[in-house]
Amino acid sequence: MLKTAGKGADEDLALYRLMLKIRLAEERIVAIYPTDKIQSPIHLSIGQEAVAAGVCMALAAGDHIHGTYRGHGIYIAKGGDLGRMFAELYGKDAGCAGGKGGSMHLAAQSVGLVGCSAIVAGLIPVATGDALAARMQGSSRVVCSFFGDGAVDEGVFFESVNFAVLKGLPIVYVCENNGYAIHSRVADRHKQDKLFRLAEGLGLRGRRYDGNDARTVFKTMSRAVAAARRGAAPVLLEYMTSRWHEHVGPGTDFQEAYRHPKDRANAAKNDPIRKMAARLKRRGLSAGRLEAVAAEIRRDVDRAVAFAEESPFPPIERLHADLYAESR
Ligand SMILES: Cc1ncc(C[n+]2csc(CCOP(=O)(O)OP(=O)(O)O)c2C)c(N)n1
Repeated sequence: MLKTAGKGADEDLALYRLMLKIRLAEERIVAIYPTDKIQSPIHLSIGQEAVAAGVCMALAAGDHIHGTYRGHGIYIAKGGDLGRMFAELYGKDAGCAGGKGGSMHLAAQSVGLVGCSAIVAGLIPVATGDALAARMQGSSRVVCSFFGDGAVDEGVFFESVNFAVLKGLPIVYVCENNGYAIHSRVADRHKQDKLFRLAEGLGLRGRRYDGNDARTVFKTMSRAVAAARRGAAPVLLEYMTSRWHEHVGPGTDFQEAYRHPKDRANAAKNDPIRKMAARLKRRGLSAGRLEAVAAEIRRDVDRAVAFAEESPFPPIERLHADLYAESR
């Protein structure tokens, strides 16, 4: 427990640790990518760490999450094994999807990450069905569906939400609004730029919050999870955040024409990890202690990468296993 105390301080340190783990793991992916050892396309969540950390920390171990191709952050924050994540990116047999899913299809069912999908909005109906299953099974689990602002452009978002509201399912919809669907700004796609308002006509209650403040995310998600567990109606939490890297790939693209001219400066100003480090220092945590946390995480990342490097590729006999129904 932190000397300066209280549950809040411990929670802040836990949020900091999770966010830094995501950042340092993804920075290592950026460093490795030019070697071509990672053949899978990568969608980085650097800049968006507060959403994954705050949401997942508010969930219980048995709660389920469903994510998108930008899934490293939620995999790590829900407690997925880092070695198996890197092994998946390397296409290795020990990968969390047997080396066949790659970065876009992470899963860690033992810790409640049911899956991630490259199909925009593709898992929103699956998450909704999972919440229906929880109800039918008499389970106390809450389901969380993560998606980007681009997913609300899809009809299946509205169909799913309508069903969840109608049945009062135990699900929290989490929209990570980073302002863009690839190169297309929200303002160019919607007259109503407050996306949580789009499904209000169906009865979905929502709110928009600062998604760069992990404490805000944790607090608001904790309330939503508690309500869902009590049987309250589903909600949509829209977290405003920013993607620092290009849509897909290891580079940054703040200089590109589609970007708002202030994106780069705003990213630096709103860095969720720097903000949390400053808060922890104000609470009395020394710079040395923060550096020790970072050093420990770097060692975890080193171990995870070494595991991926040393692991074998899947054997040729299993080339088609798990891909087609007839091969099972
Ligand atoms: C059904 C479907 N339509 C289109 C695409 C192509 N596509 C890939 S990513 C993307 C943008 C999604 O943006 P958003 O939901 O905001 O998520 P972000 O990439 O910002 O995390 C699109 C349109 C797709 N993968 N699936």
